[in-house]
Amino acid sequence: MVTASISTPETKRIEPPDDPVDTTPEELAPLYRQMLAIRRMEEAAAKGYSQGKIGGFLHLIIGQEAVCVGAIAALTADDYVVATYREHGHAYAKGVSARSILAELYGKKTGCVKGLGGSMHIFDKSKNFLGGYGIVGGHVPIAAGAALASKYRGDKRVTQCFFGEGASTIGGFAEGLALAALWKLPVVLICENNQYSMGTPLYRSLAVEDVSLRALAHGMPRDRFDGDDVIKVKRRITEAVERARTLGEPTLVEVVTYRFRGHSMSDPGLYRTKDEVEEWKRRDPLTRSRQRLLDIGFPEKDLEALEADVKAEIEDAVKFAEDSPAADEYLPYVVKPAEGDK
Ligand SMILES: Cc1ncc(C[n+]2csc(CCOP(=O)(O)OP(=O)(O)O)c2C)c(N)n1
Repeated sequence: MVTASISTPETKRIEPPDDPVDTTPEELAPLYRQMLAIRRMEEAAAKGYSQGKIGGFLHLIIGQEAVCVGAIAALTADDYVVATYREHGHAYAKGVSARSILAELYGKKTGCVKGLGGSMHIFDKSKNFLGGYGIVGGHVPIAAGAALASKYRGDKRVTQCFFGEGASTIGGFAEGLALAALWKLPVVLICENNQYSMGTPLYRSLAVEDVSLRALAHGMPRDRFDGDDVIKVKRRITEAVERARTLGEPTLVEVVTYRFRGHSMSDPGLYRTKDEVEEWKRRDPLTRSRQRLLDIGFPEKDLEALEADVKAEIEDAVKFAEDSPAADEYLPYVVKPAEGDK
């Protein structure tokens, strides 16, 4: 008999973080830079949103940066990434520029989707970043489809698909998982378990807390670990990526993480205590990586130069977004009605 295991507020404990994984300044510094750029980009987006310059929904990944940065560091430029509506960081890590992402959020013509997609629909074919989807779990079969195409072509590309633990209760996830296992698709399914689906804590949405166990029903390899050490994320996801590339086999990976902000900009976060949020902030992946860099001999003045460089990059991207022309009224591929047509 399998016993369901679930942490309730009474039994939940926030464990101290594991010891950091061995690394070098050469490996860690560029990953810290990416995480910092994502955080500064999203802080700029939050500001633009509160000023009314960005419309629609805005879901921030602040607190979870080590997951997308570490995972995507395990890929090549040819590999594919498919993500949810909380995807600005994934797009940036896959090579989409801050200019292109922020201009998209601002609804400008220079955005990666010409300003017509917005925050939830970042997409850039030239970077093999295949979205940005607003339908929870609906993108998992799409990722399986991208991986099926790679298998059919024999091109050795790997697809990573990101989703939240809330998506693991949705039909699309079950179908994507089943097809990936049945057809042995080169896909890595990455559950970013940030412990809340909107305002619903996982103990109220999952019968078994460990999402990675779902892999067992399909004979699929699985992994589960904490997501605050970007190097650990990179190492563990690399194993899954290599399995996909060399054996053509999928893996279900669950990374336990925490979002510091609300679900979206309109969420005041009344479903959790300030103490809980503060406790998780003590494990902030950026603070940890910064300290680790200093500990392994990265000079402080180089760190400050890197941080100044990120600041300049994001300030430039905000200015670019603000100065760019507004999106066209029509989708570029929509044929406008001809004169005289009814
Ligand atoms: C099919 C579907 N149902 C409901 C929603 C509304 N919705 C948007 S985000 C969300 C929560 C998803 O939580 P999770 O998958 O854990 O991802 P997270 O937002 O925490 O990253 C819900 C229910 C939706 N977008 N699509």
